[in-house]
Amino acid sequence: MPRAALDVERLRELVGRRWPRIDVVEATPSTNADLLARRDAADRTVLAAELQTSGRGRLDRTWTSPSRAGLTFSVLTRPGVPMLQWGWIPLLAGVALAEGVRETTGVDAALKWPNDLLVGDPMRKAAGILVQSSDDVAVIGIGLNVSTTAEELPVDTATSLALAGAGEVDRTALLAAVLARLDARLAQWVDHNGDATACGLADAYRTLCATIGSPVRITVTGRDPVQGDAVGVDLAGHLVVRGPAGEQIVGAGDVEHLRTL
Ligand code: BT5
Repeated sequence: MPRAALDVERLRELVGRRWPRIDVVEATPSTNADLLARRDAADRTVLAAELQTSGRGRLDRTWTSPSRAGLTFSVLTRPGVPMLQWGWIPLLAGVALAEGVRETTGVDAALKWPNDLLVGDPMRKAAGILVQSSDDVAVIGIGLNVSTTAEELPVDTATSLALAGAGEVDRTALLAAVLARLDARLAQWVDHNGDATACGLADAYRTLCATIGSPVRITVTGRDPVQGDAVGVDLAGHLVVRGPAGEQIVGAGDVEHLRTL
């Protein structure tokens, strides 16, 4: 079955004036790289690509997805809150993505700390988020597998909304829903000057985060792995892990859930 293209006119109508500039291109190396190179673009500029030829993950890893099989897009924002709070942006994006996916597809989406989207049984990764910042600009990049088949997935830890039972998904409506959730979450967070507790973001994150309550092993570049039970996130959005050596706070790293979810 040929895959339908994103309908940019309908997308613009669905999201309205809150998003001043939305473009969809057929192919580009990386939507994050494109928006980072356009740092003077308006706040909330959106760029989606049907295909990325050089999609990026964290730590120089890659994101690969066949043309039109998923959503690969980036949002440029100038949040205007103290930099100290910017660590919440990837978590905020994860919450908005999970909310948009649940609302549009009914799929029970959860988050793996900090912000991988997990779906299915057993839960696997259907989306990843890469936030890159430069001066007062943050670029939020989201890659989400929608109709991707098992054969098309690049790694066996991956899945797609279709494989998790979403049925046929209207990608234009899904992208509009994620942008609407992102808009609402960003607005609340900015209104509270980046205070994730006061604006309800921290509670929403804890509710969606499947890592909290799980035994985990976390690989942190340049350090010994951290192992224990993930018991929560702190005021900065860092993961709190209780292990034999007491509580440790982890600000970045790759989490492995040691129990099948
Ligand atoms: C991420 O990194 O998961 C962040 C991915 C962000 C992609 C978006 S797409 C729009 C924007 N423009 C970009 O250039 N990037 C952003 P990380 O946690 O490091 O995970 C990367 C790892 O996920 C890879 O090493 C693979 O193992 C795996 N992976 C790659 N493609 C995948 C896919 N389609 N589905 C699931 N896993 C994938």
